[in-house]
Amino acid sequence: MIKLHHVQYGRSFRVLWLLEEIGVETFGGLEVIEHRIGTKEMADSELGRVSPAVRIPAIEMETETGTLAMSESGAIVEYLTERFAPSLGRGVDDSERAAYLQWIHYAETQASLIENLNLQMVFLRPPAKPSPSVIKLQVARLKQTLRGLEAGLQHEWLLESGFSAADVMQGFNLFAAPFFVRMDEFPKISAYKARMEQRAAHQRSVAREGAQRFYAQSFYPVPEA
Ligand SMILES: N[C@@H](CCC(=O)N[C@@H](CS)C(=O)NCC(=O)O)C(=O)O
Repeated sequence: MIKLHHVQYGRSFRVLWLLEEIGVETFGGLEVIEHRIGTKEMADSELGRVSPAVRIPAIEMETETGTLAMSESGAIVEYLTERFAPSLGRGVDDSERAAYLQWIHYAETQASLIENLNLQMVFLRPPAKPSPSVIKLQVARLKQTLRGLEAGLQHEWLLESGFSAADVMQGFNLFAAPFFVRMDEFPKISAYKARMEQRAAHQRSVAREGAQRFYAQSFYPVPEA
């Protein structure tokens, strides 16, 4: 059985979705350990044993050589793909290898901007105040990453040869970005997201997540200075 340390619709959604794409039965089942960011429970939990930065996602599983513990969503996605679903990856000799790695890691550039916006707009509680100028800057930077993705979407999926783990890495980002950026400017991304949502494995991972409980508003505009 594989264990996944998880926060609802956080970066661990990438791993949850990938596990559904691979088939959780491959691992003898899946145990999801739910955390809530910013809580003492999370800080004191066994997460620190498997994730040096005490961040999600983290996985634990038994292998032939002992217990494997990993954190870093991109590393987990690459590792699980290589070991259990090579058709979702692009190996070292594949002509799409460079593009595959590029998009896997692009997802983190985008996610770090989203994380900063989550921090400012959702986590801060009075008397702490979000900084309108920092938010404005971060939204502009997030938009630039979305423009890059929009321009990169030349096919049904990111790679011409078809669906891959690089698409799975965008899953959390495209769920969260619309809370901060109006997506009308990005018709290709919107159609791409709709294609993701049609996948049976994506639907199973969303069903495990349940209704989102993190954002209290459907959109967070840049606050007035
Ligand atoms: N680069 C890491 C980032 C992990 C990360 O920052 N995860 C966030 C949730 S999406 C987290 O656990 N934050 C905990 C905190 O802010 O205390 C990855 O891709 O896994």
